[in-house]
Amino acid sequence: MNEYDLVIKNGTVITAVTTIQADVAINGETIAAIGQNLCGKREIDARGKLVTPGAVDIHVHLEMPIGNFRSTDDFFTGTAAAAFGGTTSIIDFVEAEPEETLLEAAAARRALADPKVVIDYSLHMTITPADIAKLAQVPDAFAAGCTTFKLYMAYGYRLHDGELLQALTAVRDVGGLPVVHAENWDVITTLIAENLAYGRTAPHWHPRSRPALMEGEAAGRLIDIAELVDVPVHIFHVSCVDTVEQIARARRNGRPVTGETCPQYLFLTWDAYDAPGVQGTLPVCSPPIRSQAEQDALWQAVSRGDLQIITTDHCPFTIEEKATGLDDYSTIPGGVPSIEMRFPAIYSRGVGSGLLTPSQWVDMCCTAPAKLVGLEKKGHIGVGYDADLVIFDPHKRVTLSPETLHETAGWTPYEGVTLTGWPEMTLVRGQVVVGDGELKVEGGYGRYVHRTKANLPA
Ligand code: DUC
Ligand code: ZN
Ligand code: ZN
Repeated sequence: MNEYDLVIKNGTVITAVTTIQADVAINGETIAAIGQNLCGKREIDARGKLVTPGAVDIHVHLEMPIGNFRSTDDFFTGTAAAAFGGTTSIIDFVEAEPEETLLEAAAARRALADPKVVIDYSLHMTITPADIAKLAQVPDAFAAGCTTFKLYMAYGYRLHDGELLQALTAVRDVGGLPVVHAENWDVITTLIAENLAYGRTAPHWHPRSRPALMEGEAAGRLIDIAELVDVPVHIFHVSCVDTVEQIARARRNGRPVTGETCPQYLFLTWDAYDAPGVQGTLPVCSPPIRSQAEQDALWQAVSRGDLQIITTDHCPFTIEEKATGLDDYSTIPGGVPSIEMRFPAIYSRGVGSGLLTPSQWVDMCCTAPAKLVGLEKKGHIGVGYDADLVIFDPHKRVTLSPETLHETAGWTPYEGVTLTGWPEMTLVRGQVVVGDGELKVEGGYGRYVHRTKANLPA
C-alpha cells in the first residue's frame, strides 16, 4: 500500500463546497490524496476535529509606517500570531517612496519580510499619487508577483477621481485586480476640521466624521469609474450597509465587484469610542466601527453572500501611541489587531449561531480570498494544493486577551470575548508551524508567493 509522508487521519474535512469524513495525505509540501484508510510514515489523529484549509488573510499591515509610528507587529510576530489563529498566508503591502521605482520598493519590502515570516505571504502594490507618474512601471510590478494593486480614496495616499481613472486603467491593462480603500476624503477632512473648531476632539467624533452614507458614496463612485474603465474591483473593509448595497447592486448588474469586511465591524460597536480616556482611542480605525444595527446588517450580508470575503486590516498600535491622539482624535494612529482571532472568531460567532455554514466559513476566510488574489495553491484542500492545513478543535473555548493572544500591541479590542473553537495545529506546506501551543519554526520558514495572476471576482 502507498505510504505517504504524513496523513491527517479521521478528521471532518471542510472545504468551501462540502464536509466529509476523510484522511488527508501529504507528500513533501503538497496534498497528495484525500480518502479513506490512507497510511503515512507519520500520522496525526484528528478524530473529533475539523480539518480545514489554512486561512488566507489578504489584508494586513505589518510594520507599516503611518505618520510617526510603525504598526507594532512585524513580519515575525504578525505571522506567528496569524499561525496561532490558523492563518497560513497573508498579503501585505508595498508603498514606494517617491524616489523609488515600484520594483525597488517591492524588493525592499521582501528583504524586510523574507527573513522573518513563518507563513507564506505576498504583496499588494500600492499606487500612491506620486506613483501616477510611474504607471508605466505597473507591468514590472505585476511581473514581480504583485498582481493586485492597492488604491486609496482617503489619507495622504488618496487618489483624486482622475488619478483613480488612470490607475484603474493601468491595472486593467496588465490584467491586475485593484483593491480599494473607499471613503470620501473631502467630506471627512471637512467634518474633522468642523468638529475640531467646535472643540469636539474626543474619539466619539471619529465615526461621526466618516459617515456611512459617504463610504457608500465613495464605493459607488469607485464602482462607476471601474465600470467606465471596464476593470474588476475588490472593496476593502466594508463597514456599513450603504457600501454593501453598492456592491450588491453592481453584482446584480453583472459587474465583477467583490467586498470584504473585518472582525472589528462584526464584533464591536461605536460605543467603544465612548470608553473613558485612552480606552476610547484604541478602537480608532478607518472606516470606523459603527452602530449595532450596522453590525447586525453586516452579519446578514455575510450570511447572504453579499460580502464574499473576511479579512482583518490588522494594523495595531500600542496604547502609548494611541494615547498621543487623546486631545485630537484625528491624529490617533488608525488600526486594530485582529490577525489571530479572525478565523476562529468567524467560526464561533458565525457557524456557532447558524448564520454561516461551515463551508461558508471556509470559503470566506480561506478559499475565496486565495482565489481572488491568485494564490493558486492556497485556500483549498485538494490534490496538488499546498499542504496548508488547520486541525481545528470545534469545542475548545478561548477567552481573548493579550495573554491568550500572540500579537504584540499589548491590548486587544476583543478583551473578554470567549470563542468556542480554536486551531489545535497549523501546517504550512506540510510542516507543523504551530502545535502543542508552540511555534515550531523559525522566522524565514515562510516564503514569498510569486503570483502570476489575479482572478476576476466570482
Ligand atoms: N485603516 C486603518 O484603520 N488602518 C490601516 C489602514 C486603514 O485603511
Ligand atoms: Zn484601508
Ligand atoms: Zn488596510
